Amino acid sequence: MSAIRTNWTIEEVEQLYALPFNDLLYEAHSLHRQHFSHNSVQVSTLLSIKTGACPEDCSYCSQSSRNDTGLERERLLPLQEVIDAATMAKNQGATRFCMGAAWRNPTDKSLDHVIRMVSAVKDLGMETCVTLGMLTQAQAVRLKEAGLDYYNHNLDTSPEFYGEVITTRSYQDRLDTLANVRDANINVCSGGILGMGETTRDRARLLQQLANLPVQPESVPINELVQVEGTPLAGADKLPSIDFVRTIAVARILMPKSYVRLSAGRTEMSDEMQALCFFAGANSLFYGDKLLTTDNPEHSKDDQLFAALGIKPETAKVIKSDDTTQVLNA
Ligand code: SAM
Ligand code: DTB
Ligand code: SF4
Repeated sequence: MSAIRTNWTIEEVEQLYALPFNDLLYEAHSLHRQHFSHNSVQVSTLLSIKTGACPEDCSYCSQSSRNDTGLERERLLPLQEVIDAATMAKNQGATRFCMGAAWRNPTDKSLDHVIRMVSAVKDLGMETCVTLGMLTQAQAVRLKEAGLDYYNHNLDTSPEFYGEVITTRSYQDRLDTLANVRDANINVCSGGILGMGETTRDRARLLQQLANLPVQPESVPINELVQVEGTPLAGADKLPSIDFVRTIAVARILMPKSYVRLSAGRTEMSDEMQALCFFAGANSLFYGDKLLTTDNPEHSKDDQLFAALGIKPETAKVIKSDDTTQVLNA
């Protein structure tokens, strides 16, 4: 089995992206079958634990205070509401519960509250993930001690296009946070958004950055921009679905052992497009009718899709190596 490469050149990534579609999907799917169970997807549920009034200026986001999106702001949720939502998610079949906060970064005091949430969700027997903005090394260590499994922090796009989308924090800030998370021994969840007006090269550069991190992220969310009225990116040209599937396939080839998450934007995707994404190597998604502030397909719709495709939600983390299949957290 080939080793994981973290030295991809932009030319190599662009060449993969430009392959004839059938060749690209064949290569991606072959790698997918080597490393993962073929017909299962990992299922996470999201909850916004602190909504709106964010000081950052991310031009895609409903929650930035710079964007007049009519979103009602909410304070940090009480612990019991989080436990209730996680319990419901678990009963509906999610194995990971992801909590997101509209912060530039958490204060140490707000982190105390989040840590209680993480411990309570762990006690339910679920994996935990949080996305709270920038994190210091000391904060990452505190989250690890609380038992946090994953930290989500996206690079969002290429270093070159990034300044067109966000100006209040730099690309390097994001890389620093990812390094703090990795050093604290927390699994890294990092990906980006497609359909913001970026070029093919930008998409290739985003994947190159993720694949060439010293250790590749365990989880790579690929979001399609959810266009929110009142944000600068509302009205952006929609990305052709074939380009979206190509990006998933290239992510699978560059990061063969990472979970690739078909993330935001699924309400706008046909069943056929999602099926192609699964074939191309997507093996994780958000389950539940809401993402953070925007809609996601209803449970029943996803259940129908899974049944039609013969896909089973993963009940435990499965890692395939040369000749053994290890089941973790069974
Ligand atoms: N505030 C924290 C941060 O930005 O790091 C955590 C929450 S933020 C909403 C998490 C990620 O969601 C963003 O980095 C972005 O990639 C994604 N996201 C936000 N709004 C989106 C949208 N309208 N469409 C697609 N993805 C979006
Ligand atoms: C990620 O990459 N996508 C999720 C999760 N990480 C936190 C968030 C998607 C947000 C979509 C817009 C919203 O619902 O506000
Ligand atoms: Fe704030 Fe995160 Fe939205 Fe950016 S993506 S405005 S940091 S909530």
